[in-house]
Amino acid sequence: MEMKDFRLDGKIALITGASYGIGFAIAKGMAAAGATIVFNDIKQELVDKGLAAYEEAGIKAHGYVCDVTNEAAVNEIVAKIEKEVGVIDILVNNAGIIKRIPMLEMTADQFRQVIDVDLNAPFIVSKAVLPGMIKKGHGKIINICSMMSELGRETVSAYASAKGGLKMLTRNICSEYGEMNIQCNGIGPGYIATPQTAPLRERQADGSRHPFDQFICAKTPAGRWLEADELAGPAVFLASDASNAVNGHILYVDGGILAYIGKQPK
Ligand code: NAP
Ligand code: GCO
Repeated sequence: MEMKDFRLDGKIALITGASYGIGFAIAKGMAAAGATIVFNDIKQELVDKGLAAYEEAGIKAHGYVCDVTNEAAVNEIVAKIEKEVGVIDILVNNAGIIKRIPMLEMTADQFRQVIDVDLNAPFIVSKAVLPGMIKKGHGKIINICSMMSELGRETVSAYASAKGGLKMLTRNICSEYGEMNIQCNGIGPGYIATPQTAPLRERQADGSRHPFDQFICAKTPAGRWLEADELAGPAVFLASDASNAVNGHILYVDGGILAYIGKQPK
C-alpha cells in the first residue's frame, strides 16, 4: 500500500445534487484529493450558486442542470459530460429529498416522489454511467444512504423505504458488476447539520433547543450533530484505489448512533 492509493488524481467524479450540503462537502474532499469535480442540481440558480461556492473554495467545478429522476435528461447529461469533461470514474448518488409526514396522512403520490428521487434516481444515474466505467475497466459508485437504511422512526416511511432499498441496490450493483472491477458502496451518514435537517434543529419560541435536537444529541455517543465535512474522508477512501477490495459495504459515519442503546435515565 502506498499513500498515493488514497489520491484521486486524474479521476472524474460526478456528485449529484452537490451545490451545497453533503454533496458539496464530499466534492470539496474529492477535489482536495485530486479529482475533477462535476455536479448537477435541479435548478439553474442552484447550479450557479454551487459554481460560485466551488470557485470561492478554489475548485474549478463543472455544473449541469439535471433532474436525476428524468431518465432521458440524465442520459443526455452523462453523454454531454463524457464529451465535455471525460468518462466518469466516480459517481456519488447524493441528491435526495425527505418528506416528514405520518404514514396515515401521506398520500401514495408523496410516497412515490420520495422513492423517485432517493431510490429510482440512483438506479437511473448508475445505469447511465456504468457503460463508461465498464469500458474504462474500473469504476466507483457511492450511494448516500442513511440511518434510515437500518432504522425506522415516526413520519419517514417513504424515506426509510427508499434508503433501505438504496442499501440493497448498492449490494446488487456490487454483485452484478464486481467482476468488471466496479466497486459500489454506500455511506450512511448520521444526523448532519444541513438545510435538510434544519427544521429538526430550529430553536423554540422560548429560545430553548428543539426537542429533536436534544433527542439526537442524546442518541449519539459523540453527543452532537455531525458536520457535512466529516463525510469527506470516508467518501475519498471509498472513491480511491485504497478501497478496491471493499464492495457492497455500507460505511456508517454516524458518531456511533448504530452502536449505542441510548443514555440510561439518571
Ligand atoms: P440537501 O441539503 O437537501 O441537499 C440535497 C440536494 O439534492 C439539493 O441541492 C437538492 O436540490 C438536490 N436535489 C433534490 N432533488 C433533486 C433532483 N430530482 N435532481 C437533482 N437534484 C436534486 O440534503 P443533504 O442533507 O445535503 O443530503 C444529501 C444526501 O444525504 C441526501 O440523499 C440525504 O437523504 C442524505 N442524508 C442526509 C443526512 C442529514 O442528516 N442531512 C443524513 C443522512 C443522509 P433542492 O435544494 O432544490 O431540493
Ligand atoms: C429525519 C432525518 C434523517 C436524516 C438522515 C439520518 O427526519 O429523521 O431527516 O432521516 O436526514 O437521513 O441518517
